[in-house]
Amino acid sequence: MSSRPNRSPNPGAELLEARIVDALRHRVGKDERSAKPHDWFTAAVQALRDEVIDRWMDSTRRTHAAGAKRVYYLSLEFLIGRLLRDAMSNLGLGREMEQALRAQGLDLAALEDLEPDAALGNGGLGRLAACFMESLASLDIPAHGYGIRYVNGMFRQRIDDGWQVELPETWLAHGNPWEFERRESCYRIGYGGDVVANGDAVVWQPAEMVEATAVDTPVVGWRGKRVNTLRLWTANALDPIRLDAFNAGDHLGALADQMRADSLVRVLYPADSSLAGQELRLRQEYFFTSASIQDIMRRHEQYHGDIRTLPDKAAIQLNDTHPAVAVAEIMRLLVDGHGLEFDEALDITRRTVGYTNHTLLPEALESWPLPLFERMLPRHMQIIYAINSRILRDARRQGMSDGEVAAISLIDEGGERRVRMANLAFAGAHSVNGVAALHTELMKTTVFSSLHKLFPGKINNKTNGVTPRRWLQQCNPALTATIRDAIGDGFLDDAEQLSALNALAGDAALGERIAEVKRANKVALAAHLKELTGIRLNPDALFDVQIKRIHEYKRQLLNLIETVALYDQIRSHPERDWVPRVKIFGGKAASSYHNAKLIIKLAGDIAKRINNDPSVGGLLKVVFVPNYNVSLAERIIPAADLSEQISTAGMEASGTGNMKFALNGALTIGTLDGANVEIKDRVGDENIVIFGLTADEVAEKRANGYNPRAIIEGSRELHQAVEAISSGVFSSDDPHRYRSLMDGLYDHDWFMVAADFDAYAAAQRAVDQRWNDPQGWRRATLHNIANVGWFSSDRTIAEYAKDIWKV
Ligand code: 26W
Repeated sequence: MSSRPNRSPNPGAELLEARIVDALRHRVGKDERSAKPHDWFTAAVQALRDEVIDRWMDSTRRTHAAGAKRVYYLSLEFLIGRLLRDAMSNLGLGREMEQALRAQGLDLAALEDLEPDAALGNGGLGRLAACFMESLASLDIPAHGYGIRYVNGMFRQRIDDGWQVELPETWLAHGNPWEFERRESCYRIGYGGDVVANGDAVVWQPAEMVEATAVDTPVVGWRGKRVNTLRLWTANALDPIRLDAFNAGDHLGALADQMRADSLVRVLYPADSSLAGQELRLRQEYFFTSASIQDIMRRHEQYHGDIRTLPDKAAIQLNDTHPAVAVAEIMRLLVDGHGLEFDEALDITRRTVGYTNHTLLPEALESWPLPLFERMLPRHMQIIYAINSRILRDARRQGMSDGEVAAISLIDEGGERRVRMANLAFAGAHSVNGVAALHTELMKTTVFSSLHKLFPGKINNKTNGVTPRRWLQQCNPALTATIRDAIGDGFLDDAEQLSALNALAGDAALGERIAEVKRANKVALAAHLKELTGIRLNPDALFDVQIKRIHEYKRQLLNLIETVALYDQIRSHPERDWVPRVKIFGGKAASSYHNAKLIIKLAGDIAKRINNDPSVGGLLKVVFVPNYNVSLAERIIPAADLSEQISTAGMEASGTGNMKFALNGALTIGTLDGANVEIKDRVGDENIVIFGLTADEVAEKRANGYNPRAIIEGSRELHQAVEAISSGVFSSDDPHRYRSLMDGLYDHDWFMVAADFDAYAAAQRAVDQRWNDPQGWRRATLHNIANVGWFSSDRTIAEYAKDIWKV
């Protein structure tokens, strides 16, 4: 390890090397001889971190000096992934790091692989928060992210005999060199107890208290312009041990408070679309929200004094309803803490808060049983009632109907009474935004139609975006270099300048170079997947990829049934010149989501059968990649030819994977759902493959009766495939395994798999035809890369900053 094969001539690299060795010795406590790869990883991060810290302090000083308004992004999830490459590349130190490590006989890529993914999120919402944090820093906007420092993030997925098994993810096992505990930034969080009169005011006397302590992680923007803070809260008991109890022999009881505190930050809830409704989840939500709001208000008072100017200095954005209790918490602190009148407090709260909605799925809309909410947060419950009485009064005054008033209410009165968090967020925010144009329109006409009528103009659209640093520059350096050679460096600072590529669509040599990069990425992915799964893939086959959470609305099942149909076709007509395909699937299922887990098992069963059938030759392979996560996405997306974005129209709020694939030159096969609609508008109809029902048609079919059985029986290919799966062709060890899953298609098919099947299969054959025209495929690839720069999260954040936050 300590041999020095080639001393680097680069002074930056030499300096970095010296710093790494110094960190290894004096901070890790190892010398070069005894250091293990992980020690070198830690030393490399520590050395880079010094550079980050200087800029971090500089950014903080600048923000104070300017007295500028700050953005606070409250999110229960931050799916950030690895940080080394991100920090290194945003600081422009990638080459130096590589050389510095090589001088010590070390390989940077190998060290990078030692970093665990920070997977403090489920999927799209958490990853969006991470892209937003990076773009905020890149746009030089003073911002803090606020969340929870989960000890166990998203579970690790193992596939045992085809079934998903969830294992704890221990990302902190070797320590976390990126974080800084701030013992001085701590707040008390109360639960339960009573509200008692205090003169003509009231005061909440909680029965229980925990302490929230800040743990900060620096977020480096592009070119290191600004370093912002991701502040994650950890929990402690006020008394870590009750010595009296311990000395009396009650050893466990003496630690009970600390254990209760630990449980608050122990695990991320792994359900991303249905509310488990557990008390602990609400406790987590209030814990991080209260700590964040107290921190924001303390900072405001410290720097600006008058709490009434909060809206001029702070913009608080709620990432979905998970932090929606912030509305009541700000109100409580303004009214009970600062003695403001209720209406003035509500005005201040509203001018400070914005709310982003990420889903319209009814089962994902958070609501809490009222007795639970009232027991845990009695004062907040009073405040919610008081807000409710005002908005319901306004609704009545406007002559709204009983039905509309009921839809607006913060309390769901149907059956067991529940507190509706989306209505609370809507009522307490000045801005309510959707995440793609179609989704925002559906907000207005469906779930929020009455609230939209009461507060016209509140709902606005902010189409999602992804950071082009992680999702182009870092994950696909070869494509980035090729684009630089073609159009220069401008796109590195402004992704919309990728449009200069459009003029080069006729440049065959460029098309060829991009195709070579894609092939090299496919070779690398094939090697990686061989390691992971043992399956050998042909890099010249079309790589057809669907990676995302497993959910029925995302319709992995549509893709799998089509795979079976294609398999049948290839076997029946071996003489046709089939396009060789590799179908790649990846994604986690919520632990309690039976059908999602069954879909994973089905993918494995189909893969086993097809991959071992010599009669399809190398024409079709199916792979289910275990433990899909951010780091795997960074390897898979640059290697994809075809991006599957096939949700039932109207159900995917936006999607962000769709943007990442297009940016890396994959063609999309997709429905007119979420941001697919806007991707199509930008890349052009001829450079995307759209199929299936529109959102309006889906709604119309659901309203006017839909008969999937008739459709299945009327489609030969579909019928054969469904019957094959249903009768156990892929599950001879348990022939009935998929019976009920397939019966669901016949009987209700809520997600309209049958309705869209023929159109989807035809679209796939159209993809084959395009693939057989390599020139045409390359041109379409180029137009995708060229026209999706708009989906940079820099553009999204610039819109939030201008329209919502006014920063
Ligand atoms: C309460 C349980 C729960 C947990 C998480 C319900 C819902 C969620 C999220 C809102 C689900 C989510 O991640 N939504 C996704 O957000 C992305 C970012 O805006 C969108 O691109 C996806 O379309 C949307 O499904």
